[in-house]
Amino acid sequence: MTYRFTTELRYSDVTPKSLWLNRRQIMAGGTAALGLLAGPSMATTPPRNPRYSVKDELTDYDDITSYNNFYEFGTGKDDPARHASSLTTSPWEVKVDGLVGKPGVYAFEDIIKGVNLEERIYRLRCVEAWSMVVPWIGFQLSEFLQRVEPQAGARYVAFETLYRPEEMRGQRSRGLDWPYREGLRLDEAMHPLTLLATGLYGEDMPKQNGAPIRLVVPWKYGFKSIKSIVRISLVSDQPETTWNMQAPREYGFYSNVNPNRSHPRWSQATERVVGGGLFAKRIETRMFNGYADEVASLYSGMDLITNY
Ligand SMILES: Nc1nc2c(c(=O)[nH]1)N[C@H]1C(S)=C(S)[C@@H](COP(=O)(O)O)O[C@H]1N2
Ligand SMILES: [Mo]
Repeated sequence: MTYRFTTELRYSDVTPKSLWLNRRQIMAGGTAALGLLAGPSMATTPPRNPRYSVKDELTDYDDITSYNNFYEFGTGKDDPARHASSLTTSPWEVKVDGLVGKPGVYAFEDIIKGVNLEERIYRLRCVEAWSMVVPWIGFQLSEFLQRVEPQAGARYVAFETLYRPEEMRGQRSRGLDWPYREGLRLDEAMHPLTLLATGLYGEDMPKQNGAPIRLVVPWKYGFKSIKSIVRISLVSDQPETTWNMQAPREYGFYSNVNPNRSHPRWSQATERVVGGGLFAKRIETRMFNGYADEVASLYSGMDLITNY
């Protein structure tokens, strides 16, 4: 499936896909990577929303899709790109339950019908102190939450990834306590920056990046942005989250990007920008990953060192 939702054509809509390929891919010409991107180039990219897009240089498509964390496919950074092709992403359903007026099982096609699909360029900062800049395609989670009608008493949103060990080899061994789970406070979930993403670089979401639908919360460490979502629950109490259950001293519920609070095993003051080969650089990590103007008010009065 490709996107055909945009109403007006812009320059970027008609830019050949080949311009997105970096030098390495072009030099590797005719490889599988190139084949993946080939095909009809009639599809148009939803319009970019500059209000929520950073100006930073984009990370190359091949870095975004080959250096991943997706433990369902293994713990190595290259495991998701090697093994995620085994995942069936169509048909896809998301179960919505808990404190909502419209619980039910929503088909992926139904979820994205009529939403404000747009492109947004966000920084992604991993807790392991590397970062990327990704042109996501998606829509605000708030749009979907409003549609399912949160009830009074709903204070948190809980998310789950699918459990399907036949297709997700990492789930055949213990590893994490499956399914992968994440959660947000309802006001964080309703914040305009919080996206349900269905693609990147103008393409449907690659499987290793969380096809067909994943969360993106750019002011929090990457692990909060749960992939391949099959369940969204509105709940009254703070939900359990995978990394917090795994190592509570290392990963808190909030996990806001914070250069002032070191991870117990390493500093969070700087980060390595993924890609660039020889020119890889380290930059200073910014409070809330650079989104302080938009999100700091969500946490006024909270101690963000103890509430990590
Ligand atoms: N279901 C699931 N979602 C997940 C993960 C995972 O292992 N399983 N890893 C998280 C981590 S640690 C990061 S840094 C981001 C990485 O997203 P990316 O691979 O698209 O860059 O996905 C997050 N979402
Ligand atoms: Mo991460």
